[in-house]
Amino acid sequence: MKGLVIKSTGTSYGVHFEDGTTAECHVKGNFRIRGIRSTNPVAIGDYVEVTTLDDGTHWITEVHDRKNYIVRRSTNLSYASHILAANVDMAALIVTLRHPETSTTFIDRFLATCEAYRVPACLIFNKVDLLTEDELQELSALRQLYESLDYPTYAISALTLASSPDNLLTSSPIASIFEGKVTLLSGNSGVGKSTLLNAILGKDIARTGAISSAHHKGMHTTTFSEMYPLKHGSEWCSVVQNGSALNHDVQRSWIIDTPGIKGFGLLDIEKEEVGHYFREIFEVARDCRYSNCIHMNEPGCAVNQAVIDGRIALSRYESYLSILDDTTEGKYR
Ligand SMILES: Nc1nc2c(ncn2[C@@H]2O[C@H](COP(=O)(O)OP(=O)(O)OP(=O)(O)O)[C@@H](O)[C@H]2O)c(=O)[nH]1
Ligand SMILES: [Mg+2]
Ligand SMILES: [Zn+2]
Repeated sequence: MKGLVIKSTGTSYGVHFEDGTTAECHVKGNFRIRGIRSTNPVAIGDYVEVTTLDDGTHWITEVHDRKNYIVRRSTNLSYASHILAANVDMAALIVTLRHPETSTTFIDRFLATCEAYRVPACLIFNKVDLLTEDELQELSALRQLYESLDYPTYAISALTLASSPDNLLTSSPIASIFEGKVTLLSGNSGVGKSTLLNAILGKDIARTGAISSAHHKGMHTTTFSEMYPLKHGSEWCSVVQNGSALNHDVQRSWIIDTPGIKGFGLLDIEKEEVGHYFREIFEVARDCRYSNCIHMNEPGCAVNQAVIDGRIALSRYESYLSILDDTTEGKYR
């Protein structure tokens, strides 16, 4: 039977079937998908075939072709990658300027990863309620930077939205960006991914956790990825209806809540390729004297000149260099 993987615990998978049932499914230890080296052969968002054995256990026997997938390098195994999700229409990075602080390097590595996997990306700046006047200025400058690169940005307070008495789905423009899409929510621990999800669902479904007062860092509250349906038929629904039938092809508004992560690294890419994943660098690089220029300090480098002229933001160039540095060290190969 064909199903959609909506939960992944690392050892088993929650699979949703079109008749409305959900089952915990397993994967044989030697199950691999050709051509992909990853720690998890099956990912959230995958369409799979499931067989039920006589003993009542369910086994995933096949993964249907993926439209796309998004990967990050495994933290402990430098050779392996971890598939965050498959078949996603949008990847939204939740960013906080403070409590915790998201670095621009982290943002840019995320965006470069999305470029590499051709997944449309957007940035949702959260916790704006905590920002001072100066920090609001900083926020606005950052939004301008990313908007100028054609990445949509939003500024919200998930906490305020969650406590608003109105139904968020009809009252807030932020909810409409999720309509008709499978969206992956990503970001550092503690930025408010689960809080935003709950606000949109209008219900406390995902667990949230306070950030540590000593380090202003999240405590890794969400430990498994899980995909939540937002729409039932053509109606927005605020409750995940257990056991209700959700036609996978019609039912296309889903949000994937993921555990917080520390970093993104690009895998298996050549030095010359890194610049392709920074939109403005790619654009300007056409004017470099050498076609294999990696924009370090080659003569006639148009990118270096653009950084000097302020046409390319220094923060972006520094992020570019940090990824280049990884590839030079061969860290992620
Ligand atoms: N002031 C303020 N606090 C927020 C906001 N959004 C979330 N928080 C708080 O930030 C803390 C972390 O929120 P979570 O939703 O658990 O964060 P997360 O991104 O899911 O974290 P992990 O699951 O660890 O990756 C909680 O105490 C939330 O109440 C906001 O907009 N403003
Ligand atoms: Mg969470
Ligand atoms: Zn160059």
